[in-house]
Amino acid sequence: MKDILINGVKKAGEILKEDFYRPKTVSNKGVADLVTETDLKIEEFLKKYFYKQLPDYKFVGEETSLDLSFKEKCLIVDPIDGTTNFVHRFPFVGISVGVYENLNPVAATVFNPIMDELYYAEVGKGAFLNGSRIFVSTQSKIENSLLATGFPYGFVEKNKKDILAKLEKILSNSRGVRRAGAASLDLCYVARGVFDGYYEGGLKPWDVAAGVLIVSEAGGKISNMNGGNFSFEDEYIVASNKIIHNELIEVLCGI
Ligand code: 2AM
Ligand code: CA
Repeated sequence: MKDILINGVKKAGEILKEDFYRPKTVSNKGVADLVTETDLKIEEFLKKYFYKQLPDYKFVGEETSLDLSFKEKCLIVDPIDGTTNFVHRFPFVGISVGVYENLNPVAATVFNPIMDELYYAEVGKGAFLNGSRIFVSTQSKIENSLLATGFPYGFVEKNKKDILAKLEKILSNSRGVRRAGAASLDLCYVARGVFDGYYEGGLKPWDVAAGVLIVSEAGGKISNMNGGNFSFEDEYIVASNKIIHNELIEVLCGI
């Protein structure tokens, strides 16, 4: 499984890298929800690749296979997480693959071919960046924490008040807030201890399917905004080094 996943995203990464500095043809799925020919090319490549390599697994991809009635075994794929970054050549882009069995993540990889960062995790076996084990931070104070968030298009328009209220709370209570535009990589940055915490609302399963396992295998915590177990139906995801988790939720919710 490990070699199949890593070889797959590395080959897909070549496609992404080749197109990164080229002029792009952009289509709009929604107001600011972009898709490029490269998103479609990578998804098509991975679909064929996994069909051959892992025929027992159902393929769920952001651009072509949106059927989320997960079966016992499935691959949840985002061909480019951070498409807006890709279009503008901001190098925070990831190819994300989460392997799920009976709704549980069993293996995951996120690859940023521009920065040459390959994250991999397998349940019970830890999380790795380019082959080296990674761990969440040991920061215990929210005021010394670097936090991250994101604002998916559509969700912002419908939830502006709540989003701004949460942002105001963490701006005054943390060391800083970053908004880099690729949820899968934001989660990997929590896993490697760069970000101490992260939250975002309105995401889709393929944005977080891989990252959630990478965080938990690095010793972190994933929950919904109530602190309960996260599921793809939840409006918000919260990820942290575990230590600041409850305090982060308290701050965000103004408790
Ligand atoms: P994408 O680049 O694959 O679209 C940025 O805040 C994060 O939100 C990115 O991971 C981005 O993934 C995701 N995102 C952007 N628009 C979205 C939408 N309409 N629904 C769900 N996720 C979205
Ligand atoms: Ca995408």
